[in-house]
Amino acid sequence: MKELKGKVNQLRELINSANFNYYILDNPTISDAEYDRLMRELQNLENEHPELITTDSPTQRVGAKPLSEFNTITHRIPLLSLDNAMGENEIREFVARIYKGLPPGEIVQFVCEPKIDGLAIELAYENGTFISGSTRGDGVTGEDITQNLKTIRSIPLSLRKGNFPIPSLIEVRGEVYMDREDFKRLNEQQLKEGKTLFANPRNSAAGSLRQLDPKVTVKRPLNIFCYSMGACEGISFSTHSEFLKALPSWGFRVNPLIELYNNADELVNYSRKIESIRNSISYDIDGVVFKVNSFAQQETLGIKSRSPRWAIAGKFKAQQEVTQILEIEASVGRTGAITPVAHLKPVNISGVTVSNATLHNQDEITRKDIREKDWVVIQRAGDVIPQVVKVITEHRSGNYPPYILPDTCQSCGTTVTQILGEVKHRCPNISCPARIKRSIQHFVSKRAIDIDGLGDKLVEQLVDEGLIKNVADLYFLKKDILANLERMADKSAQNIVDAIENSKSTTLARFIYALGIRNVGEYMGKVLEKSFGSLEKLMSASYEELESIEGVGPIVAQSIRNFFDEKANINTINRLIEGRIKISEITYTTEVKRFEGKTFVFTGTLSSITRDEAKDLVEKFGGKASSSVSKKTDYVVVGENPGSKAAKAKELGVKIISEDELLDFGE
Ligand code: I6G
Repeated sequence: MKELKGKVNQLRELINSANFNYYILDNPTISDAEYDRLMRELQNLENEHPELITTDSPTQRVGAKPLSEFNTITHRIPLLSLDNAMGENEIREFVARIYKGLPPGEIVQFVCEPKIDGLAIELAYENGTFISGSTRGDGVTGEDITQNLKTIRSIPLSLRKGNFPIPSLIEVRGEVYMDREDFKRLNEQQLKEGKTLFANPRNSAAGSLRQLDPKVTVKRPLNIFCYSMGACEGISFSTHSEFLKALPSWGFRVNPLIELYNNADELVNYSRKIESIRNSISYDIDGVVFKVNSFAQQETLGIKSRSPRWAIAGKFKAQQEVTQILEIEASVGRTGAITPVAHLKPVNISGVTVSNATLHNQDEITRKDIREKDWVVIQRAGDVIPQVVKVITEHRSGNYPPYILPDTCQSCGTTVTQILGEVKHRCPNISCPARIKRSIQHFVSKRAIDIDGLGDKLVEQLVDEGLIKNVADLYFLKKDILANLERMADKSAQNIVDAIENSKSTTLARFIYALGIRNVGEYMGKVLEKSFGSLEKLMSASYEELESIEGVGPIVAQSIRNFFDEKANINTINRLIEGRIKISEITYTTEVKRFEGKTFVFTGTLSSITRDEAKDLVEKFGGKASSSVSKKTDYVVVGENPGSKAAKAKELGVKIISEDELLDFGE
């Protein structure tokens, strides 16, 4: 029995340490397969010997049964709220107030950090073991969401024995959030399953934490940054930054962008810097938080009603604005899916002009009761397509009825269909001009076949004039025909013919992506390229062969098979080959994989290749391109006018290389 206990403890330590390396150090040490193997081994031992199960075992992250409702938890120390500083002057006024509130001559340091747009929570640990977790609620009592928080792997179930002693009690506060990319993927999945879409990452994080069944929460890609202390017994700190150092040592995630500064100018600069990288970090933030570092000074300054005098939130300009819907268009995509799009009175949202917003589908429109000519709140978040947050019904005037999608396709007049269980309406006509236009626009787009200069308008014109009916027709276009088009100069026609000629040599991954097979995106193009190496092999692969590939599920396998079983598609591919499109076949050799396992981040403008081409190069040789710099990054490639990523790389000791050095590597 003693031996068994030892084995169970050893497995738990290995799993906890793998989690720590992955989430806290950003430096994975074992593969997913090895992690799963350890978890299975532990699970089997615990199944055979349930007396060995402890509440902080990694197997217990989703052990609990669904609840019928959440209990409430009274916070030992209320969670205060923060006052806002709107603009730089108010940040300066905050600093002045701090100095005024302290004895003359005191030096003040400020901890500066991004303000995550997520959900504030509190985690309580007794003698190192996680005992409860709650929402902020009204600041005094919150909801007991312990079992949902347990499912988040970056939350430790027991504190790590690191450089700091384990306190008898510690409450750690932080923000649970969802990365924008994960949010997009979750919404795509919701759409596929006919479920309600989330408006933004914050709502989807909140919705995920408020599930009564932790089996739902565990599937949601939630993460956490910890930033503050509640009750604490058995250890003391003299500064906030010292506490922030203890957090990762115990196993908590702390934002790597936190910095210490000394005066108002530096705080303003920090705020500007974080605002400038706002859209390039992977999660939503809505401002910065400044806190007096010394706990003794915090005590002197005290709190007023519900907020501390020693901290403030510097709010960024809203990424939301109010504008009017001019009309709603039922836009037909290349697969026939109909997406209602709101054409808006153009509005500037944080420096970007927004003229369209997606309304997703009829259910969304009905739920939000969106009508033509309505005044609406529009939200933009990073690269997510702008969305309508809500209608301002008080501004509604005129007599516009609730919007209902037309029952015939606006392009070809075919009756639209809705497959049982799907939220999307579809135009079933494969010869629908709108579907043809969208599929050609997709085929020529930058990350697909990449025909420079062949923009959306020109594709529409070519289809409308009957000059092309499918993508293969592009390769038989003559310069004279193009030059005869309205508003087309001789030189432009020649440029397009040259660009079409240049596009004839492409990779298999790009070609697969360009075909526009349902459920096959860019990433899947690369997976299929790697697995099959040639177009013929892919085209003749059976459903079973396709499904046996890692990352290809039954839906994707069926989509691929359906696509290649369609005679019209085979004819188009044959004509593309007749038009001399040349697809390079891939055989991966050890030589080709010289970037295997290496992560690259780009900053600044590259001169001889585009950012996308550089990313392709890295991926082609087995590397990974990432958007943010961490200790895990192997190289930061620096172009002209590099941003803050170069400074971050220097700070973390990550190797910085020039564009030329990257290209030399790739040769
Ligand atoms: O609402 C908050 C978000 C972030 C906070 C906060 C914070 O620190 C990064 N810190 C405090 C002290 C409070 N609210 C009250």
